Amino acid sequence: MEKTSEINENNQIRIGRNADAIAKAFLDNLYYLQGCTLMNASLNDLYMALSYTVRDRMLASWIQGIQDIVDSNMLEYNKTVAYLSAEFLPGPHLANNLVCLGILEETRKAMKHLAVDLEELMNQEEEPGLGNGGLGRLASCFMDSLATLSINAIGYGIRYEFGIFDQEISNGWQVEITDKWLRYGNPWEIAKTELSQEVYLGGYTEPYTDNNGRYCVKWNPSRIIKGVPYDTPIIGYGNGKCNTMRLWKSEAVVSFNLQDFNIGDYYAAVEEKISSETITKVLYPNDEKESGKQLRLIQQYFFVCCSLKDMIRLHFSQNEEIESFHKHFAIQMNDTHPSIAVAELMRLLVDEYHLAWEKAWQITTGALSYTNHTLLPEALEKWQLDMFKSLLPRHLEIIYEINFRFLKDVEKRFPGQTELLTRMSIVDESSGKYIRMAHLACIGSHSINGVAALHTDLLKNHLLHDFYQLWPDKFHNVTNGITPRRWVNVSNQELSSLITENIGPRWLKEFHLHISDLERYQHDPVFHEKWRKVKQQNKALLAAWIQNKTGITVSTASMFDIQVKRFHEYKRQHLNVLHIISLYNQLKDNPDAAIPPRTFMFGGKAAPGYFMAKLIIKLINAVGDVVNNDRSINDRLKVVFLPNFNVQTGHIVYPAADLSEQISLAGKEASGTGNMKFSMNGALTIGTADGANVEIREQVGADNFFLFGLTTPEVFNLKSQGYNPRYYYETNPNLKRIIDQIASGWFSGGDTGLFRPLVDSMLNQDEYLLLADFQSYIDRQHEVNKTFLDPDLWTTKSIVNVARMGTFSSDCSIMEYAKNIWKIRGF
Ligand code: NBG
Repeated sequence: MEKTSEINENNQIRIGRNADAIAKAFLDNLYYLQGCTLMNASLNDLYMALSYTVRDRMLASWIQGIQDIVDSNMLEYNKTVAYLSAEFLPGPHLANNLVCLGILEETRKAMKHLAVDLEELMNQEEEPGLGNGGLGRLASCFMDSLATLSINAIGYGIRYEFGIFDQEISNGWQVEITDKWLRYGNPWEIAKTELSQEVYLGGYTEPYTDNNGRYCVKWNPSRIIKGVPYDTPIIGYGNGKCNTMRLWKSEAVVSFNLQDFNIGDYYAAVEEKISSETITKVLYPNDEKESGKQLRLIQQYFFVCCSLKDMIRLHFSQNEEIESFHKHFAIQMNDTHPSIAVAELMRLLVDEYHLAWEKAWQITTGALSYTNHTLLPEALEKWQLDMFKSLLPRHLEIIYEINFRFLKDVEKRFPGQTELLTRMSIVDESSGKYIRMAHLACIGSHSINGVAALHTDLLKNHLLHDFYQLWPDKFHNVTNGITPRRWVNVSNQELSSLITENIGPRWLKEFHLHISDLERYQHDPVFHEKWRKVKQQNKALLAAWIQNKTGITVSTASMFDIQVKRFHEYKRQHLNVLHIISLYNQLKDNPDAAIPPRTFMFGGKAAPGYFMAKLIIKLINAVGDVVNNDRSINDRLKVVFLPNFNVQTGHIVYPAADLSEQISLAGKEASGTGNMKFSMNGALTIGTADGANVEIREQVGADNFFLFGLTTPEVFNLKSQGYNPRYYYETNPNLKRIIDQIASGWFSGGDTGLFRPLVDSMLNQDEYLLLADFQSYIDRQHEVNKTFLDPDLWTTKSIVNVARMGTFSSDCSIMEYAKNIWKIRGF
C-alpha cells in the first residue's frame, strides 16, 4: 500500500522527486510558464523552467513554514526569529536548493536524459547582490542555519532593484556597471501584494487627549509609501524545514494621482510614483566616506516599519494580546542599519496600540537585540538631527523621551559624572547635532553582541565601554560562522565527496560534531594523494576561469595565494603588494633563489567613492602588468585580479586556494568570514591576530597557521607613543627599495604622480601600520615557502585545518544566539 502511494507521489508532476518526474515537470514548466519547447528555449528559459520545478518541490514546506510561525504565537515561549538586515547575499539559489532538497543527483539524471547541461543552467543564474560583503553574506549563512536547525525565522530586508554594482577592470581601474539582476525574471520570489504595508514620512505631530483622558500624539505625515513584500524560500538541509526571506519593495500608494491626471498634468501624476519607487532602487556601498544620506535613512526606516507591522500582523493572527509580542518574536538587528526599530516599535506600541510607556519599553527591549559589526568610528551611523526630524518627527520625540529616561538612570547610577552623560547620550552635540544609532540600539536592546571574541572584548573595553560598565550582563560574544552546505558541499563537490567517502555524510548536517573525524587521515598517504588531487582539480577549474575572464595563463603547479574581500585600507591589500614586489626583487637579484612559484590573486570591490581603495586596485594591476610580462621571472610569479568577486565566483575561488591572506591590522577586522571559507576548503592562513583569525588559530593549532604582525595591545601602544612610519622606511633597505620603486614610477611607466597618494599615506600617516608589520609579514612568508616545498607537511596541515573548523559552522553561531540571546525553547 505504502509503496504505491510513494510511487504515485514520486510521479506527481509538481512534487515527484525522481528523475522521471523532474524531467516531466521541467518540460511542463518550460511549455506553460516560459512558453517554449526544448527546441527553441533559450538558456534562460531552461534555467527558469528548472528553477520553477525546484521551487514547486519546496512549496509544501514553505507554506508549512509560514503556518509554523503563525502557530508559534499560540504556544507559550515558542518564538520566531526576525532577522532584520539591510543586506542579504544569498548567492545563487538553484544549486543550493537542489542540494538541500536532496534531489541533485536525480535532477542531474533528468537533465542528462534531456541533453541539457545542468552546470550551464546553474551558471545562468544572476545572484541577488543585495549586500556589500561579509555582513550580508553572514545574514544568508544564518538563514541557512536557522532553517537547518528547524528554527522558525523570517529574514526581513530590502528588495533593491539594483544590487551591488558589477565590477569590470579597464586599464587596471575598477569600473562600476549597474547590476540589473531582475532583468530576466526571478523565479524564486513570490510577491505577496495583499500583505503590503503603509509607511509614513515627514509631516508633523499633534498632541491630543483621547476619550480616557490620556495624552496621545498623532503623526500627520507629508508622504505615504507602500511596501510590498517579496518572499523567497530558504530551505534547511535535509530536514524539510523552509523559512522565508521577506524583502520589501517600495511603491506609490496610488500609482496615479487622478486629480492631477484629470486636469491634464500627466507628468506630475507619475512623479509621485517614481519618487516612491526610488526608495528601494539601489543598495548603498558600505564604506563610502560621506555619511548622512537622506535616502539611506528612508530605506532603513521603510523596511523596519514594514517588517515590524508584518510581525504584529502575524502575531495577531493567533494571539489577541500585543502584550505578549516579545514572547513570540526575537528580533535581531544586524548592525545599526535597522536600529530605528527601537523607536518605531515604541511608536507602534504607544501611539497605535495605546500601551503605557513602561509596558511598551518592556516589550521593545524584550524583543530587540543588537549585533555590532564594526569598530571603525567612521562606520558608526549617525544622522543629522535636522534631517532626522524632517523625515521622522515622531521618532525624534520618542528618542528624546528614551534618552531623557536613560540619562536619568545613568545619573542615578553614576552621580555627578556629566562627561559620562555627554558621552552616552543618544544625541551627539560635540559638533553639530546628530543621532547616534549605535547608542539607540544599545539602549533599546536586551542583548549586545560582537562577532568574534577579540571584537567583543574591544567593544567592552573601548567602543561601548560606558555601556558595558552600566550593563555588563547585556554583552555577549557570538563568533561568526559560515554554512558548510554552501561553502563546502555546493561549491566544492569533489572535496565533499572525498570527505563523505571517508567519514560518512553526517558532517553536512552536524558539521561541528563530525568533521573532526577527518583528523585520523592526516598522515594517511593514500588519503593525502586524493586530497591533493581534489585541490589540483579545483585549481584547474579556477585557472580555466581566469584564462577565460582575464586572458592570463596561470600554472596549477604554483601556490595559489589568494586575498578576496572588499577593498579597504584596513584590510591592507597593499601590504600583500609590498610582499609581491619584495619577491620580484629577490628573483631579479637572484634567479636561483629557492622560491616556489606563486600566483597571487586578488578579488573584491571598492566603494565607488573610495579613492584610495580604487588606487590599490590600480596598483595591483600595475604590478601585475610588470611582473607577468617580465620574461626573466619566467612565470615564477603571477599577479591576477579576479574581476567582480561575488558569491558565485567565491564558489570557484575558495576551493582552489593554497594560501589565504587575512592580513588586516590587529583590532580592525571585527571577525572576517572569508578566513573561515578558505580554511574549511583546506587553505592554510597567513594572518594577523585580528577578528576570528585568533580563534581559528586556536582551533587549528599555532603550527598550522602562519601568524605575523603586531597584536592589538601592541598597536595601541605603538600609536600612543607616536608612530613614525619613516623609521621603518629608513632602517629597512628592502622596504625602502620597494616604496621607492612605487614612487619612482617603476610600475606606472615612469609616472611618479599616479601612486603618490599611496606612497605619501604610507610614509606620512600609515594609519594601518603597514610599515610596522612589513618585516614580520615577509619573514612569515619565507616560512610559507619552505612549508609549501614539503607537500606532505603542507597536506597534513591542510587536512587538519578542515578537520578543526567545526566551531566555525554557522550552525554553532545560531545555536548560541538561540540559547543565550533569543531564548528559544530546546536550545
Ligand atoms: C563586517 C566586518 C567583518 C565581519 C562582518 C560580519 C560590516 C559593518 N562589518 O569583519 O567588517 O565578518 O561584518 O560580521 O560590514
